[in-house]
Amino acid sequence: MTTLQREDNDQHPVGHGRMLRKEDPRFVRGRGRYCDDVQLPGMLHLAILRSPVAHARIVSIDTSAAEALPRVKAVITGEGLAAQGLAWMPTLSNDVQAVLATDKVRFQGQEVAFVVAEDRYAARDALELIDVEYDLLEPVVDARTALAPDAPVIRTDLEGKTDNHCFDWETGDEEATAEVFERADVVVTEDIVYPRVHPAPMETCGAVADYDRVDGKLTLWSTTQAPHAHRTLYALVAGLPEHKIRVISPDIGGGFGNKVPIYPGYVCAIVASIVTGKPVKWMEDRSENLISTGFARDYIMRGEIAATREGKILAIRTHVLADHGAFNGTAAPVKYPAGFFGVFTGSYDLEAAYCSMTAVYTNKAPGGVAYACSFRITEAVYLVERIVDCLAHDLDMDPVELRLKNLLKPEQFPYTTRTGWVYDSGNYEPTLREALRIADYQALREEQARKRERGELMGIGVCFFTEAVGAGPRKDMDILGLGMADGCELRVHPTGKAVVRLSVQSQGQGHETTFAQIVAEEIGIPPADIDVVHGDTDNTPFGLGTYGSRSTPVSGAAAALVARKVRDKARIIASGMLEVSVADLDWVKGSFQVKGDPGKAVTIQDIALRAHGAGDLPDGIEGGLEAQICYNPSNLTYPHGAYICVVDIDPGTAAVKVRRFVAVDDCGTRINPMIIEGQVHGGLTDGVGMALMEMISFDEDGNCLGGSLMDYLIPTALEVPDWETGFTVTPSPHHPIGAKGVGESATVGSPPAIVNAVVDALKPFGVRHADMPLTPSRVWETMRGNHTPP
Ligand code: MCN
Ligand code: CUM
Repeated sequence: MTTLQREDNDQHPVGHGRMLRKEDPRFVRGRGRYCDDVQLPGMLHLAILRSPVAHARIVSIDTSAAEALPRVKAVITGEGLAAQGLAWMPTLSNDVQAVLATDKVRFQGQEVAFVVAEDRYAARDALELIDVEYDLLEPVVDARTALAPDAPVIRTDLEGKTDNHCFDWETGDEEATAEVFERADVVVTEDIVYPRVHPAPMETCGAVADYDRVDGKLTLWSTTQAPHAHRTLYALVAGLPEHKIRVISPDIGGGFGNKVPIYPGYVCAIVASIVTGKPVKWMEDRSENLISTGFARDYIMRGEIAATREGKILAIRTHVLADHGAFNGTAAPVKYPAGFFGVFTGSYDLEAAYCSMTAVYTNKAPGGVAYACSFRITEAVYLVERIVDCLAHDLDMDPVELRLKNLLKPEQFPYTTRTGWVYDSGNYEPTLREALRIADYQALREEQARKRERGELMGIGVCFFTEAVGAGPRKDMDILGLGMADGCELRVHPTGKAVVRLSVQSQGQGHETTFAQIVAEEIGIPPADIDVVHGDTDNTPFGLGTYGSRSTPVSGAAAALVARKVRDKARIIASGMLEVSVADLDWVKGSFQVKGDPGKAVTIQDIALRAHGAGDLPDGIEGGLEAQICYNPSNLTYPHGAYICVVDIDPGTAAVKVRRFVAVDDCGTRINPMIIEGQVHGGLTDGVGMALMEMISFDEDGNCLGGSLMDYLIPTALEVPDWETGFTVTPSPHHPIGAKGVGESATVGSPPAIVNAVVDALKPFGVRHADMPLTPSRVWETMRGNHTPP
């Protein structure tokens, strides 16, 4: 099943292959056009007043001094919005969130009022003049105490709410799992925390709203990963007719899940433009982004694994306490309140599995966005890959040997997991073997043994992961009723150049290149001659957007199929041009040839001209060469990978150095190997951040301690090694070109590999588990037996 592809360093003329990114000339010359680059005549600027405290009743707000400031055009509070029915908006998971606080503030950084002024500085200055009187309430900061009987109730806005319970969820078979645990030789239990982290894209969130009072049309440039879905939601919330809303997502400086939700700032900008009749720009600063926009993870997990003495894994069980912050802003298909956490059984053949989850509200920023992971898969993979290592520790078994013993076998695919997910294809062992080969695992273990004798702390960590990416199908997956399918449209112009219009939107993934390559492969027009249009609802077909690495699995399939549809029409036109039946034509990348007479042929460019030309077309064929489809995937795609990390820990400072990292990924058919490498490098870097540095923490008053990049540490080139990558290819059986997603694989797979390596290095201290972020102080305490969970 697995075949190794030839790596090709040349520019690929047509179709899949290593090719430089078409968008880069624009970016490296500083000619990208981001939201903040949008300048419109008469444009006003919006700034948001945020709550300085985590939990308080609003007694009064006095805006008079701010309104009196020269250059200020409007000051709006929650009460003002409430009069228009706009003080609250739905979240992506059927909760509601305050656009501006009316009754209470529920997290530090929450939106309280906004100012619109002639320039950014006046708007900011006016914020200082708004006088808010708060009546402080006790905050709920620790999810572990959120359900205590005396805990203050955060969501008093919800009718009849008497506690901070958000939702319960379970999956798998509780009874069958309990039965397996009872008869197992070995049971290992470990408390595992995935701390709150933030996607922290380089560009913060923002928008420019331009409401035209004459034709009633709203144009909204915004930092969104899902322009079509946002447009529909604005139509539903604000009551504007959908055809009068145009959402443009211009160049985006990184999304990583942070730009999936609708934030209050977008709504405020729209309201401000409607109220003032002028275009209004709102751009967050770094702190606003870090303290108020969608965080990720925040799962407190108990992992349990049952196995035989010989290391056959029998069952996994887990209970999760999920911290959802003040409003449930989770971005996931509505049927999946815990996202795709259900894949926590990982890449292993088990007899039973069960998960129960309790989600709570706390006085923290809302979120539950998936930061570079398909809806909570990061948490699931971390849980299983950590608990499997704990089992290896207790069995005194090599973690690679334990995994090899339990990995699913190729003949088991398609494989239905104990929690009901259908893995489309997989051939796991060769992927792990390839990683072992690149790392020279045996030699690393020998080196480690020598170093241990000398008291040096070297660790080797392994992770094997399976992801589920490419949401739909639409019958199972929707966001607020919108099915997760993607449209795509392809037009070939008379001279044989083409334009393909996508419903997904790139935030840096290189879609302008790879989607041109997909179409080129199918229709033979060089990628340079294919323009990719995306991120503008007026000019692209409807679809659910870019997240959960769904662009290639869903829109990529749509692009291949729409190109095949155009090719089918081209074949009929060619048969007319060559005066043979369609059955007598061979498709040879870029042209139709008469079978047995390759000299008689027409190119796709010849056909395009004929399709638009004056000559006759075969009976029943309309002029033009274009097609449109809406693709509904039959299943998710399940990429997999094997990662090996080598760390050295300084016994004097407890600083962790990632010395080597080997990542072997299998994302099925590879469209552009260079872009895949870039995606993997980025994700691995994210993983180093989460494993060693990043955490959004709070003090006991609910003050966010990660509000700047001085406190919230993100990795740089200094913290990361030279990545060593490899690949295997196991195509997806249901995807038209066999491709699976890859955009988040490395973020998902790398944290467990790094933590497993650190724990392995600390084995001489009797350590079996340590929680992220493994900062020097946390490692130091762990070495001394004082590990405390975050
Ligand atoms: N690709 C390929 N062959 C494959 C799979 C993918 O060549 N078999 C290419 C694709 O054509 C695309 C890129 O790799 O150019 C990523 O594809 P895919 O896995 O489909 O993911 P998406 O395009 O849907 O991107 C989303 C994903 C997500 S959800 C996050 S989060 C993330 C990520 O991409 N955010 C990113 N990578 C990012 N990279 C950048 N630069 N910026 C972000 O915000
Ligand atoms: Cu999962 S973060 Mo991405 O899905 O945008």
